[in-house]
Amino acid sequence: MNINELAQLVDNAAFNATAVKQISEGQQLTLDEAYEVQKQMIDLRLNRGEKLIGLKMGFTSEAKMKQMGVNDMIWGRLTDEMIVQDGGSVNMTKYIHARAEPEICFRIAKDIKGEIALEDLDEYVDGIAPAIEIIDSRFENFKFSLEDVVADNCSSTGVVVGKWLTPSREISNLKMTLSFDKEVRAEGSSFDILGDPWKSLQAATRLAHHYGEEIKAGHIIMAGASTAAIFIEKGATISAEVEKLGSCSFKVS
Ligand code: OOG
Ligand code: MG
Repeated sequence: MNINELAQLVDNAAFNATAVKQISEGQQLTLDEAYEVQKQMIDLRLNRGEKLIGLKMGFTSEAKMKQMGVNDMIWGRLTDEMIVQDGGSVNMTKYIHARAEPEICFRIAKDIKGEIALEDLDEYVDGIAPAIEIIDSRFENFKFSLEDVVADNCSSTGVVVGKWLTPSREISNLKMTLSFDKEVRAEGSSFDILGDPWKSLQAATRLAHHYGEEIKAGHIIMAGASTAAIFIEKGATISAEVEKLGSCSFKVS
């Protein structure tokens, strides 16, 4: 299949909540080709009226790389269709085999042009919040190669963002938990995200620049999960709590 056909394949799989075979079982993509599939897949969504709202980083923690058997950072695109209101609910039938993971989210204050140095990031950020990412691989059994998952927009499916706080640089050692009905199912530290979530934002500026994507004022950047992701369950209220930043949640129906 060519790049455009592959973009349609993953887009259809997401749209219809139906898993497909891993691309890598039938053909080998380079990483650049995989990012091109992702871009064309997002274009299909934008053509349906969705709006780009930011980017997400993936595999920025050891826990995630180990769970999924990959060993490189990845990034994907977020659209407004993926937003789940804090305290809102989602319907399981929208998903194939979705998982949730606790994250930290940055809000961008002004357009970013090029790669920004870690120490210069403050002026580009006007909010920081606890968040949950809902991921739902379009591939059977949630199994993929690095190129597969990149082509599939890094499993991006839903984002829940809590209350925005004034950004602090001191977020590198905060306890993070993911709970189902108040029972803790996963626990980590913001330190697990590259040693400091700000480093994940720095990497996002580098990768976005490398791939010709713009990070704009108002965009949100998800820093990546600090723990392994947990399959969502019908009836559960799923919440993420980040020490000092607070919590956010959603319900599964
Ligand atoms: C890929 C997405 C990884 C993260 O936070 O590390 C990711 C996946 O695990 O399906 O979102
Ligand atoms: Mg994630």
